[in-house]
Amino acid sequence: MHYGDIITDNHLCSLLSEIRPDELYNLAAQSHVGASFECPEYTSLATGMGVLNILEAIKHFSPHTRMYQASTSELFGNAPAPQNELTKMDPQSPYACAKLFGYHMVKIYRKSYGMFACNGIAFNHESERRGVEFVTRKVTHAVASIVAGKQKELRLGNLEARRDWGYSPDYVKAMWMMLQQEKPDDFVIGTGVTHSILDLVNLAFGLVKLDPRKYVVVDDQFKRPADVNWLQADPAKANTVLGWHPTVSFEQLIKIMLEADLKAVK
Ligand code: F7E
Repeated sequence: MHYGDIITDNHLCSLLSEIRPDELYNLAAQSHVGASFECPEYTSLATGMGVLNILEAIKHFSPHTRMYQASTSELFGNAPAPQNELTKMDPQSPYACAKLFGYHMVKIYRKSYGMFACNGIAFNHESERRGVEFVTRKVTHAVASIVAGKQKELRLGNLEARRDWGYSPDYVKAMWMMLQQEKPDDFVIGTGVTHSILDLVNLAFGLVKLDPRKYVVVDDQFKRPADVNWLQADPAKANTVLGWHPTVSFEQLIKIMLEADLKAVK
């Protein structure tokens, strides 16, 4: 285990020259879209400049390293669905804007210096390890807490937004597959299926036979200054070129997450 910070490029350079890894997966970021409106400068540094720091460190100290960059469906913003690698990007938040900087830097370093660097344009991927500040886990954790008598209500923001939610282990496999290809490239990773936050709420409460209308309160505190309305992947390129397919449906995902929370919150 080595400690480091993608904001400080000197330290990254010494780490890269010491380790000289075969593969590097950059999952580091300030990754909460809502929080990026509160701390745009830090988000730009970690989520945007951090990518450039890594690319520079690889270029100078470990040029054989293959790099995966965690790009995101947030790049598409409100571009029409379904979104694929050719869809025009339209970021709606400081987070998405910083990620767009990283996305283009990866393309520029690949083209200019022949680096093996790939963007995985991943749609929302979730699991029982997701933090409770993200909506899927916030909902499953709240449902489990309500069942256990530890919580009385669930306060949420925008219930209309739609997301393409998949299971994180499937996405990690896609990341690895990208770095095993002959040539570096960019891929959209998602299920192709979209659901609203309200669908998520109804499903999670329905699994424990509770009526969400008795518990869910819409609270403006959790609404963002600008939100992304409809994300839905067109993963055809990943399906055909990588042979990647998701193995867990939205319904299975929420069941996995809820069961883990029901066990943990007693
Ligand atoms: O919000 C709405 C919220 O925070 C999803 C990150 O991993 O995926 C994630 O970003 C939707 C939004 O994820 C609440 O307004 C309603 O429309 O779970 P989220 P996200 O913003 O989609 C992408 C691919 C990333 O790259 C990001 O790093 O749910 N929503 N009520 C709420 N969201 C939250 N967090 N909390 C609420 O109470």
